[in-house]
Amino acid sequence: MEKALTASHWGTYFLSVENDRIKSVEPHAGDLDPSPIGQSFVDGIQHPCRVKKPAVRKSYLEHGPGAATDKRGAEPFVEIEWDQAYKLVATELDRVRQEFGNQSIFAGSYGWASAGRFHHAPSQIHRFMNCIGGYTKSVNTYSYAASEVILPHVVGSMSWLLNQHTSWPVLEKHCELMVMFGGAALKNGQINAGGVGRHSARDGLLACKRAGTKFVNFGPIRDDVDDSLEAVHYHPRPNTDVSIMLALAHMLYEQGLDDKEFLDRYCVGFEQFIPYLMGEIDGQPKDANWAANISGVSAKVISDLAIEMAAKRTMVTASWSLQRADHGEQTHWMLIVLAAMLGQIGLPGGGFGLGYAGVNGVGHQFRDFTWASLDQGVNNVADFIPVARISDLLLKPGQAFQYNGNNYTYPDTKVVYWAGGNPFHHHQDLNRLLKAWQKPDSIIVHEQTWNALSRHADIVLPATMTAERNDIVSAKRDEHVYALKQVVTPAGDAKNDYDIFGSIAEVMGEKARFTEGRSEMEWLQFLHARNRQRAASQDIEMPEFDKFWAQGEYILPEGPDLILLEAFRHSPEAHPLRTKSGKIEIFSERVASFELVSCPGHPVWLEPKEWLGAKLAQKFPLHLMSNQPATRLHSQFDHGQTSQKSKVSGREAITMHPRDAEDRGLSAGDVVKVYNDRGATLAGLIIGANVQVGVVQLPTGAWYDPLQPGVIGSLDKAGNPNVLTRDEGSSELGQGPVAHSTLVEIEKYTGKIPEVTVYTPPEILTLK
Ligand SMILES: Nc1nc2c(c(=O)[nH]1)N[C@H]1C(S)=C(S)[C@@H](COP(=O)(O)OP(=O)(O)OC[C@H]3O[C@@H](n4cnc5c(=O)[nH]c(N)nc54)[C@H](O)[C@@H]3O)O[C@H]1N2
Ligand SMILES: Nc1nc2c(c(=O)[nH]1)N[C@H]1C(S)=C(S)[C@@H](COP(=O)(O)OP(=O)(O)OC[C@H]3O[C@@H](n4cnc5c(=O)[nH]c(N)nc54)[C@H](O)[C@@H]3O)O[C@H]1N2
Ligand SMILES: [Mo]
Repeated sequence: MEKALTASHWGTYFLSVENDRIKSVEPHAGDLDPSPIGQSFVDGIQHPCRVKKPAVRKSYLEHGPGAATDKRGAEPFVEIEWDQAYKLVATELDRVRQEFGNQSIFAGSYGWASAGRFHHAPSQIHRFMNCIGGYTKSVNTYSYAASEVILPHVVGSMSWLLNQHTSWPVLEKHCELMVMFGGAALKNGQINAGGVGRHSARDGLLACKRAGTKFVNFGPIRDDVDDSLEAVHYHPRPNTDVSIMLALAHMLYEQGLDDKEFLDRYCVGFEQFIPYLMGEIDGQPKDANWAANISGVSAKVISDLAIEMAAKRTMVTASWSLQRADHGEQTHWMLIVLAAMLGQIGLPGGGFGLGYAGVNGVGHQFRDFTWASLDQGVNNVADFIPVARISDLLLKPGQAFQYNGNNYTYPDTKVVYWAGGNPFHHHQDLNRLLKAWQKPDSIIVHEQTWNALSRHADIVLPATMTAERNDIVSAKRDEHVYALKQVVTPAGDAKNDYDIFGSIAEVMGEKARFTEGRSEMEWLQFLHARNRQRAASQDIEMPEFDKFWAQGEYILPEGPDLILLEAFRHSPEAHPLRTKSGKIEIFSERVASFELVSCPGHPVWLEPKEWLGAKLAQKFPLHLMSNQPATRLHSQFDHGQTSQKSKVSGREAITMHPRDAEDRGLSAGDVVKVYNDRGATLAGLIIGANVQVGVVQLPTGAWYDPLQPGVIGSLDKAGNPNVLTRDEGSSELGQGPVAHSTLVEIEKYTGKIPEVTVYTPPEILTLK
């Protein structure tokens, strides 16, 4: 039995391989809190649902681009040979760029793909597209789009902030009180984009607990904070956090507990914010009674907490989920204003934090190091979309949209090309996406499995998985770098994205530009040499490639203690922020100058379109939390054992409070229909008091599996929450996704219970 190291977004493991088969998986001994998601490698890599050969939708193969696009998702596929596939793709890309221009190719291709610096599919596709003249791209992430746009106006870019978040050892020593909005869920801390060598979030939180930190959480789901932290839980209505933060701020100001020196020296715009806070404009002070009415959290809880926060070394945190909501821009902005009033920003253990344990890197103590990655080249096309505007792009060619204070136009899209992301996982309102998906002439994807994305494409090119190729895994905010060796033969005729793009580039006469003449191993040596060079500039000696490859891993020396905005606090003159004023902007003149009702010049409470206080809640009285799944990464390895074991009655589990279940006459294990005006899905019921009354939890990631394939509005059989979520921008500023602002109703499903069929391949014909 051969043992081989593998590394993923959820951790590092050893695979046991015998006769070209993966037999078992064990976590790397260096990781003391390994993720069970790794067990899905055992059956997930060599699973029957792998795409084995290039395949083309029947009508498309027969009649070419634009043929019967309303049948996407409903027709059988025909398998073809690789050479024919390369030609088909090259011819279509060439036709579109000649006739319509490169902006008609949408290749934003958002998504997490697999860990691995070289075989990172989005880097590969962007590099390829730049070699053939460019493409319409997407900007920002589904993770925190609203904050990515607002925070540069307020304090600095999201990535800059995340690269210096106060680390666990500092919190352990100094933090007396941690007030959390949306918790610090260890289910999420399993993940780190690009890889994770050592899971540190659980240890970090527990060390704080042992050292005496008190935890308070505002959120709809108790599991967002590990039981061992013995947190005090409050359950506001979802999406009302800003009202509570405002009331805390109101109490601080009223009691004279706001830190005037800090506000004066480090911030601008407090005086423009006060009239709103105190109700001088609208006659409504944003006090604890006001917030209690909106949020359902008692006024006394809020007032007492404000006083406690001012008296202690306090860290206020918000999960990223808070801004994946209607008016998501307001949440992190208001959190920062609250922290500024407490005056502890830049002090050890105080200030604010965004997304602790949301991924392992936030809170992790790491050395600042930029690992080498594949160059993507230069994109000659200026057109872009905010990432979550994909359906709008396809449905509204030529129409205008606003983004961050400017006006832009959606280009006319003829080709959609995806490699390393799954819009049928990540996008909201899948029925609207399905409609939009009928517009382009051609949809080309590289996929590993027959998931909802590949099923809805015209041309599907089978991509390899880790263990089927050689790679280097290293991640931002992690000190490990791993050598990943190919240990099994690729499934069927699957190829590396690099080789697929290389061959298409060859047909288009751009192979040399795309490959620079390097083989897979030569690229790995090239990237490693860059890492060595960068390390040397920090006086760190990394081993030569051959030694690294033989050892399998290398760990950078430990990083220093991190304290968010410490340098700025030390000297705002020497270390000004990159905001307009160089200071924290409680009021932003720039944002105010955009004159947006959906995002004014200082943080405000704005009612979401869908929340428990809306009129619509009479019809759809449950707030849907489609949060991140504990047993997989998004839709990846939903077919694997760790995810499959968590299914209830054959599909994704939805959790509901006992009282809500009783009101509807539901029992545990029932197959229920979850629905609203946008769609319906079937889920298996779990009844649990860890979810508050009026809220249901249906995690993301179950593969969309329509009862009637290709039919807009069809019932989904598998429990994908995105048939229910709303597809609208968080505001005209950020245009971020708003998945966490969704109302639904639930009833027992009384029809014949359909089997989930998405984990077996669709009908595939072979060419005669
Ligand atoms: N309702 C709701 N929706 C959400 C969210 C939510 O909270 N609620 N969260 C959002 C967030 S934060 C995010 S980041 C997105 C995530 O959305 P995505 O990143 O799009 O989701 P993944 O399932 O990780 O998709 C990765 C895809 O890449 C494929 N893949 C993996 N490796 C390779 C490779 O080497 N080559 C190729 N060609 N393909 C590969 C996988 O098979 C998979 O289909 O979802 C968003 N959607
Ligand atoms: N296991 C696993 N971990 C993951 C991922 C995964 O797919 N699987 N995805 C990763 C990615 S891409 C990202 S971006 C991060 C995302 O990290 P987050 O955005 O933090 O993840 P979520 O699980 O969507 O939300 C965390 C919790 O926020 C709470 N919440 C939602 N809305 C509200 C609200 O309005 N108010 C309050 N107070 N609480 C609310 C919910 O109870 C939810 O459980 O997770 C990462 N970690
Ligand atoms: Mo994300």
